[in-house]
Order: sequence, then structure tokens, then C-alpha cells
Amino acid sequence: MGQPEHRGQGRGDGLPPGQRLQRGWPVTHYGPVPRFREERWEFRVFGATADGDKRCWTHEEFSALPYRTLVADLHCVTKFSMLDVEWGGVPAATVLELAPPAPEATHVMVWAEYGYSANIRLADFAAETTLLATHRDGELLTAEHGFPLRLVVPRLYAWKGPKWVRGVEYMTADRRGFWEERGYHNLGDPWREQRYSYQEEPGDGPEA
Ligand SMILES: Nc1nc2c(c(=O)[nH]1)N[C@H]1C(S)=C(S)[C@@H](COP(=O)(O)O)O[C@H]1N2
Ligand SMILES: [Mo]
Repeated sequence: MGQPEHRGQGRGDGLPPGQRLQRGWPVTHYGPVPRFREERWEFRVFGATADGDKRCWTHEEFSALPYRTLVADLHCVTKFSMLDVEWGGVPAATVLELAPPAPEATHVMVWAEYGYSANIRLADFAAETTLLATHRDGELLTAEHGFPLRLVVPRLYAWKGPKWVRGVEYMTADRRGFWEERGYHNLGDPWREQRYSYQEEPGDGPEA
């Protein structure tokens, strides 16, 4: 696989405020682990696309997209962090190139199995450290860690990175995702300790 091309977030590193180091790799999610059925799986880009059309990839097509690796830290809002995780997969920027958003798009909703979702600013989705990961340490992801596809956004708390991703919706206005509707911060920057929605300041979230 060669050397990782990117070091993830990156502010002198170390742990964000209030986090502690976790050894091993715990499994953290809400609900059951979905079963992967290749013939029913597709990755879909829709919403405010540049040409107004949807774009779909089969698993085979998506797996053929250019592969990159990234070393990044993972920060769970429940206060554990893992440092230097090596991910492999398709940069989110590649998806933005292949299925460009309309100029008015400002946010994305990342959709996963069972309706899990997370809203992210387009600029965070487009960051060079944002990866649609298929691998960790050169091995395919396991089912409980998101096989066949999970989003990794090192600069945000890990709930902003859905496991079992199935699509991306381009949006012209912000809208809350699954945990953002349930009391978690709309932005989720661990370096600013943006954990809960009661901490939001005017402009951090969608208009009421
Ligand atoms: N689909 C889905 N993705 C999810 C979650 C979830 O509940 N559902 N939980 C998130 C949270 S809170 C964390 S900390 C990470 C955990 O990833 P891991 O189980 O691979 O450690 O997955 C994120 N992705
Ligand atoms: Mo989490």
C-alpha cells in the first residue's frame, strides 16, 4: 500500500480538550450492523448537483475509484480518542469532482443504512483529509466498523463519519442529521469541544 500520503488533522496533534486515549478499537454505533448485499448496494450522489442529475456507483464501480491512504485521529464525543489510525479509500474530493455540486451547495448530508445521517459543511467534506474509507491498516473494514464504506472526517467528532455509507446529498441550506437532531452540536469540532447543541452559538446551526 506504500506510505500514507496524508497526515490527518493536525494542530500539533495530541488530544483535543476533554478526550482520553483509547487502546484497541471499540465498536460504537446506534442500532444493528447491516448485512452487505452487493447486488442491492449502490452509492448515490443526489440533491443539488451541478447538472441536476443523480449519480450512482455499483460496489464494483466504486471499488475501482482511485485509492488513497490517510493517517488520522478519531475522536468520539463520549470522550475517547484513537490516534494514528490508517485508513484507505476514496477521497471525498474525488466524488466532488466526478459528481460536482451546484454552485449554491453549502452543505452535504451523508446518508447511511437504516437512515443514519450526518450533516457536514461542504468545505469539511471537500477537505483533503476527508475520505470514504474502505480499508483500515490495508485490510477491508469489518462489518461492525462500517464495511463496505464509511466516512472519515478527522477534523470533526466521529459521529460525523457514518459507517455503512450509501450516499451523499448536496444541500443549499444546512439541515440537522441523526445525532444533530438528538442534542449533539451541529458543527462538532473536537478542538472547540463542540459536543452538545446547547453550546451552539448563533450561526452554528440551521435557522430554527
Ligand atoms: N451508521 C452509523 N455510523 C456511525 C455511528 C452510528 O451510530 N451509525 N456512530 C458514530 C460514532 S458516535 C462513532 S464514535 C464511530 C465509531 O466507529 P467505530 O465503531 O469503528 O469505532 O462511528 C460513527 N459512525
Ligand atoms: Mo462516538
